[in-house]
Amino acid sequence: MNHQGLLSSLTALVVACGLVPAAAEADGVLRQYYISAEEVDWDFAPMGRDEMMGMEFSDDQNVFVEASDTRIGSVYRMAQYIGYEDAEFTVPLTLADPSTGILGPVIHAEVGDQIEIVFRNNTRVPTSIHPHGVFYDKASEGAMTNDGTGMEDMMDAHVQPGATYTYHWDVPERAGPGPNDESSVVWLYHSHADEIADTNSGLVGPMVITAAGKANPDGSPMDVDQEVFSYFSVMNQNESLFFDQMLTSLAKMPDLNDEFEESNLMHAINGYVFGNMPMPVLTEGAKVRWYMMSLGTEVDLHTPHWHGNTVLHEGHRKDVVELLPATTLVVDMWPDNPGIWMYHCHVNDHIAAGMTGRFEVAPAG
Ligand SMILES: [Cu+2]
Repeated sequence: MNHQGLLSSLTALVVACGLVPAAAEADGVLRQYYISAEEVDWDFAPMGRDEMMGMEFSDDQNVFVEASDTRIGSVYRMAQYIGYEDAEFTVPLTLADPSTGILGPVIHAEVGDQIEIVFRNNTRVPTSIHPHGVFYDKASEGAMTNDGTGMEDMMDAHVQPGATYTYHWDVPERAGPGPNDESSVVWLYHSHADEIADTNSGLVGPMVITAAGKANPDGSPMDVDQEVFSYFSVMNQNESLFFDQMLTSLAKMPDLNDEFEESNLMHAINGYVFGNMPMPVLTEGAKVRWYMMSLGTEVDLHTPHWHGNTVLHEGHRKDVVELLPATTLVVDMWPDNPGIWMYHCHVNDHIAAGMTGRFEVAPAG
C-alpha cells in the first residue's frame, strides 16, 4: 500500500469509528449518524411523585399516572430513536443532557454539509425517519405519497422490522438560518410510516443546522455555550402503535370511555410529566440556546414559560413563547438568576395535566 492508500485507509477507519466527520464534496463534511428505533417501556413519571412541587400525587394527578387493573398508569410501551457510535449498533451514544428524555439523538450539521443516517428498525412495526428542512430526494424522504415514483423510492417510508436503510440529506443554505434567525435553527425529524401513531409512540428527535462558518467541529453553533432541547406534546397513548398490546396487558379489560382515554393523554415535556424531567443545569452568565418543539393535535398549543429568567426570541424579550403542532423556535437565555426554577406550559389545562418541569441555574464560578 502506498502512502496515499495508507492515509485514506486510516482516514476511513477513523471516520468509521465516528471520531471525525468524513470530508464531503465541496467544503462541507459528511455527518454520519447511526440511529435505531427501539421499543421501550417508557415511564412518564419515574420519580413517582410531583417533582415540580415536591409532593405526592393528588387524586386529580393520579388520573394520569396511577396504574390499576383497568388503568395503564405512567409506564407505556413506546418506541424511541437511539443513537449509536458504530455501524454495528453495539455502543449507544452517551447522552449529553438527560433532560432530552424520549427524544432521539441530536443531529448536528452546518450549512454545506451532507447528512447520512444509517437507520435500523428494531421494533415490530414498520417505521422511518422523515426530516424537516433539509434537502432530500424521494428515496430519503422517509414518507410515502402519491407522487408517481416507483418502489425503489418507497423503501425509505416503511423500513421493515429488523431492516436497515440509509438516508442521505443535503444541507444547502435554505436548510439553515434565514436572515432573521440566530446562528442555528432546529428542525424535527420523526417517523412517518404511520405518522400519527409513530409520533405519539415517541419516534421524534431534534436536528440543529448551524450557519456556514459558525459551527464547532461537531456542528453546534460556536457562539452558544449550551444547547437545551424541549419538546412539548400531549402524547396520546390511545393512538399509540402499541395501544392494543397495552390493553391486553391490563388485569381487566377497561371500559373504553372518556375517562379511560383521558388517563392516556400524557401532557409531557420531553416525555415527562409533573416535573419528572431531569433538570437542565445552566450556568449563570452563559449563553444558553433553547430549542423549542411541538407536535400533535388541536390541543397542542403550548406556551412554555420560564420562571426567574428571560429569553430573547427574534429580538423580542419574553418569558413565554408560543408553540403549535410541528412548529419549532430558537430562543436564547443569559441566565442571571441562580436557583431551581419552574418551567411549564402556561395553558391552564396543561398545567393541571402535568406539563410541568424545572431547570436549574448554577451560580457562575
Ligand atoms: Cu401546553
